[in-house]
Amino acid sequence: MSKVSTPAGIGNRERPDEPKAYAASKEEMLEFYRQMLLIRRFEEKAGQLYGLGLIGGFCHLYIGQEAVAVGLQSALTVGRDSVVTGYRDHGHMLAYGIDPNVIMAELTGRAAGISKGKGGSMHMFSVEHGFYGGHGIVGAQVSIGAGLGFKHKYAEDGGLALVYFGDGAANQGQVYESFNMAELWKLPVIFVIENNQYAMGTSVNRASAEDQLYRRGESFRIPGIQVDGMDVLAVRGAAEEAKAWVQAGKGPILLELKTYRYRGHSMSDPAKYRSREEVQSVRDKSDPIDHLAKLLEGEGVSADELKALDKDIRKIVADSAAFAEESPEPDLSELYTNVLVDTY
Ligand SMILES: Cc1ncc(C[n+]2csc(CCOP(=O)(O)OP(=O)(O)O)c2C)c(N)n1
Ligand SMILES: [Mg+2]
Repeated sequence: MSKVSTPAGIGNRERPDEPKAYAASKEEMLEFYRQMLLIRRFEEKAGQLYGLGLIGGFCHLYIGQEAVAVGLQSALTVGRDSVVTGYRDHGHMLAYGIDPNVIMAELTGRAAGISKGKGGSMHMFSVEHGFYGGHGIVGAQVSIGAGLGFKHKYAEDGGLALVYFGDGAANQGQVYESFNMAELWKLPVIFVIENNQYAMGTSVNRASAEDQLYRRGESFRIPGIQVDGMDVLAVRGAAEEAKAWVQAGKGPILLELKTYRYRGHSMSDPAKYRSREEVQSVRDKSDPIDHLAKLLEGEGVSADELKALDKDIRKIVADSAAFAEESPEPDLSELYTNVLVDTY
């Protein structure tokens, strides 16, 4: 069940409809399944490579949240619409059709990586795809996203900006400056709060006075919708509603996706702030991939077919790790290139 915010201040402002679950064909459902499983297997492999010391710096895994990126980005047009997110960014790149090889090569700091091996996990870009990062400063991507929305409106290119941030980032000041400008100028921006319940070790209820985060746009007259972020069809349904809203020139909209991360905040998280039972219970009851597998079974897809798909995906991921390990590190002569746009 989704909830739509009815801000008192909005008065007679038009409200978005309560989104319906997306009526996907069997083929579309299989594609969502494939994409979610690719993200899961890719992240598992990244976790292993980190353990082996092949990935340096930070590494934030997306396991558990797959339905969010896949449900939302499957509604967008790569190259026309822009996406920007924080540091937990590998899944969003995969969901935008970016080659797993160049993502894994970036994670392992290789020259063939999408940021030439100089960005790592948190700083991946593909301007060609309209993927604008990959940002380590909590909340900073929200202002960048408002800017991307401005660009789409100014250029009249028909695109929109999809701007992801976390429940913790939702308490950052610049988020609200961005909300204000986006609504004032009616920018085509879908603000997306990925509420995975925790900001590092702090639960959303401990840190947020208003923990119904879909209501956070109310004082800016931005309508909000709360969505089950573990159900890819519910997410895609909300994406359709949000897309129609911003494309009709009604300004920005806010989606709160209720989700959960199974792994620690980053690879170096002692995980003392929640119990194993809590994590296990979400995995058992609400896993987005298992949920879709059940729906696919109902469509006549056999367990063997799903297993075969998993095998193909494991190969893609293993190949990406092999590609990364075989690629050279950046040449020393690259140390000062791509640091500034120009020479000063
Ligand atoms: C401005 C700023 N403050 C603090 C940090 C340290 N920090 C990194 S991630 C994080 C938690 C953010 O949590 P949330 O927004 O819920 O995103 P999630 O990690 O759950 O995806 C914090 C406090 C930072 N990177 N930038
Ligand atoms: Mg969070």
